Amino acid sequence: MREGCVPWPAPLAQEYRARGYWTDERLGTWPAPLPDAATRTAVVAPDRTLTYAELDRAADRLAAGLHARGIAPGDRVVVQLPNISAFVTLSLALFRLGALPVYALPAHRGAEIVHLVETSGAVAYAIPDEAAGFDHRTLAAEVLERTAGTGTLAHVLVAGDPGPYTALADVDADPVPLPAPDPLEPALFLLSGGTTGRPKLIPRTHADYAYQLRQTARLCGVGPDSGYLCALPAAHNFALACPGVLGTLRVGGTVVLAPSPSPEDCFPLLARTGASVTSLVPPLVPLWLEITKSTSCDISSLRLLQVGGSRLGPEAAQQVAPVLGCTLQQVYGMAEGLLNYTRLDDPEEVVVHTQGRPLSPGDELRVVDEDGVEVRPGGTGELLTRGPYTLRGYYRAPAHNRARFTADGFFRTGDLVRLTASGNLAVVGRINDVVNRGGEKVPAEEVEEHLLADPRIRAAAVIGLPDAYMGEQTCACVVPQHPDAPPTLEEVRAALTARGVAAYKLPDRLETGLAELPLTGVGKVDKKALAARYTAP
Ligand code: OOB
Repeated sequence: MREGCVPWPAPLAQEYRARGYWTDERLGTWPAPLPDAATRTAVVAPDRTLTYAELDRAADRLAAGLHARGIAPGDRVVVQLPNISAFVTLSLALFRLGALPVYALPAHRGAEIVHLVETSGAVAYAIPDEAAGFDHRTLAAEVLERTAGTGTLAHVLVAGDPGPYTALADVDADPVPLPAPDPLEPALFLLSGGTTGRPKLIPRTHADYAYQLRQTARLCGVGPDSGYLCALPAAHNFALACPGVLGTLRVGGTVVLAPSPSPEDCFPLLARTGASVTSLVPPLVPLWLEITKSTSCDISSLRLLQVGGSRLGPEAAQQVAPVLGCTLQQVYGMAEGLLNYTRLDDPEEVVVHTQGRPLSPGDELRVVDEDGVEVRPGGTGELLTRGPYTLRGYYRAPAHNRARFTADGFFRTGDLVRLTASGNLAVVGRINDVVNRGGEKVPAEEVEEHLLADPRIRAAAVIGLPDAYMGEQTCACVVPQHPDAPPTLEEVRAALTARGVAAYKLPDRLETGLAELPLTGVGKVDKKALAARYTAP
């Protein structure tokens, strides 16, 4: 496996092959040629609609164009594209070329992108000209300047008006034969929600991700007649591959890219395209339920609503089938691999109250206590897992890997779960230091680092507090340098923004009344005490 990646041990790899989990399938290719490729719709995007024949041609020409510009198999490309057609064409082109997309979220800013470019050694950075009122070309200029020392970043590729950079539309050449990538090598990098420091890179191989696509499409009944409405950012594992964009294309279905997950954007698209499946994070569900009651759009084509990313309350879960007229599926997953699903024919009790069970018979799960001992049946503990599509190590992170994996290769998810009598998982909490803001993961330590760079702040701890809408909100507890003149929430948010921190990581709330941070017996910041102090009784 490529440098910086941790391979599966040979006996397990052989077993995954023997059991048919891993095959020679490469991402970006179709298992069988489509007889009606010239007329079958592959992608409906805000900017254009593509048939399968058009998509194939665009991806092949783009792959050849990238190759001609010196982007080689094995090279990394930071892809920060919103839900537009270039997201799909560029992803397929990179897979076919054997170059590796590093999927950034559209909300990421300088702090995150610089880190991704440096850690991955990316040679190219792909952006839209503008998205959500933000000019990504100015961000590219900042990233180029801040990474000039490392010197790997040679190309900025722009969907739309390129300004001083290269238009993706100009990266075009007659298709050339390209060597097929090794299916057991990484095909892409996803980002971890992060626990310590900056986001970690998760290598996903052709074989493991292709298996995820096959198996999730089967489980969700997604086939050539399905339409997947991609409402969440396509770069997130949930929307990309559960089965999502890639899993739907793989079986010849239609992918509909929505500019946002709001009912205002999504309902007319459902009515127009007849899409049958979509996925949402929990805070969007009450909004969808509400607007459904008054909309004039016909959304009756929707057959399956997948919800995951954070905890879905049973009250909202119960209403999905009667109000939206479709099946609810809870999905508890992670970019690192393991996916759990409620099944389409599960009883209501299971669908409403649990987060499902593993996707694959090859998934191994352990629920353990603080000493690593398995809890009794029905007990609560940390979920550890390994399996045919769960990473064995983060990219170039040996020290972190020693902490996050057991000696026998189980990944410590950091999630507290309970295995119910029905054999399903219920997620009850988390031991990792991440605020889950309605599915968006805010790594506490990363934000603390940025807060401490502010001269007005002497000490800082970031905690999650209960929030009716988001599940959790981010609270920054800071000890001001000058207690008589503490910074305001607006000032702190502005300072973090100036440091290039993505908007979703900015604190929702600021507490400045502490003279010191409370410490535990071993001298760590006592976040439980802070949470108790600032949670309304
Ligand atoms: C998904 O992936 P990530 O990598 O952004 O976040 C993973 C973490 C999990 O470890 C867990 O803490 C939380 O998000 N989570 C849930 C959940 N789904 C994810 N917590 C409670 N209930 C759920 N249903 O978030 C993700 C990836 C693929 C599919 C779905 C979600």
